[in-house]
Amino acid sequence: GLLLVFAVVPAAVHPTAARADNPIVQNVYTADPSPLVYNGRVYLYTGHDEDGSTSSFVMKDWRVWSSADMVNWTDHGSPLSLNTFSWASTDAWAGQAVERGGKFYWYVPVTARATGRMAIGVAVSDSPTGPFRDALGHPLVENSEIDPTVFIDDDGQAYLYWGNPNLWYVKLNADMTSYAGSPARIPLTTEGFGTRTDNPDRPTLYEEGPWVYKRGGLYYIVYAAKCCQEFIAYSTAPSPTGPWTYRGTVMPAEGNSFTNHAGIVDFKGNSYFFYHNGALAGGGGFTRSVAVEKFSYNADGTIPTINMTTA
Ligand code: FUB
Repeated sequence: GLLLVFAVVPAAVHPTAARADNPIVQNVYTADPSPLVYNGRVYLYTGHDEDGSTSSFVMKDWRVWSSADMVNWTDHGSPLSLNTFSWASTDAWAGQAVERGGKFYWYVPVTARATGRMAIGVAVSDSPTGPFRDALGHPLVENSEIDPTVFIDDDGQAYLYWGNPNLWYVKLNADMTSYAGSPARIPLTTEGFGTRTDNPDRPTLYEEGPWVYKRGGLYYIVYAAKCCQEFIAYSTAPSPTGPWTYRGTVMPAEGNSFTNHAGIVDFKGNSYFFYHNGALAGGGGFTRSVAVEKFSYNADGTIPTINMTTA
C-alpha cells in the first residue's frame, strides 16, 4: 500500500538522507539564524542573501521556517521585509524574534533612510509566522550599531543587547517596544571577552552578533569573534549585566563564509546550535546558508566545541 511505498522509496532514492538536514534551507540563501521555541515547534527566523551576491550583502527581507522534529521544516515565507519599515532603506541584517504575552516581537538592524546610519527596528505580530507590522513607525534605537538580541529574565525584565564594534544593552519596558533609561556600554575587557592581537582598535575578541540566554542560573553571551574570518565565542556572567568572563571557542572558523552568527535553544530534551556558513552550492560570504548542530552542555555548564557541517 501507500504506506509501504513512502517508507521504502525515499530511502532508496535518497541514500544520503541522514545528512540532508544541513543546510536547513536549500532553495534560497539564508543567514543570521534566530531560533524560538513556541508551542511545541522551533520557529527559525533568518535573513536572506539574494542569489548572485558576490561583493556585498544584498539583503531585502527576512524569512520564517518551523519544525516540530528538527528534520522536516515548513516554509512560512517572508512576513517581514525592508518595506515593513517606512523609514528603512537597505540592509535587512541579523535580528531576533521573541515571544511575550502571546505576541511576537522581531528586532532587526536596517539602514535608516534619513540618516544613512544603522538602526534597530521592532516589528510585532499576533502569530510567530506573521504578518509582522512596524511596532513604532521609527527606530527603537539608532546609534549606527547592529545585531540585536533580546533576553527576558525570570523576573520579567527584558534586555536588548546589540553592537559592533561596541556591545550595548538597555532594559526594555514590559511593552517590549520602549526602554527605560539610556543605552549603556558593556565594558569590553579582555577578562570578559578574550584578547585580540591583530587589531589595535579592537583589543577583545567581541565582533558582533550577540545571543544572550540563561541556563542553570548562569547567563551566557555567545557572539561572533575576531574578524574576518569569524569564529563563535562565548562568555558567562552571574547577572544579565555582567561581570562577564571569557569562556572560549564554541565554533571554530571554518568554511568559505567570513561571518558566522549563532542562535541556541533547547527543544524536546536536546540543545541545538544554529549558525551559518557558505556550504550550499554557489555559497560564499554573501550567499550563506543556515545550519544546525545538536550538542550537549558539559556537566559544569560549559559549551563543548561544536564543528560545522561544511559539505
Ligand atoms: O548578515 C549581515 C551581517 O553579517 C549581520 O548583521 C552580521 O551578524 C553578519 O552575519
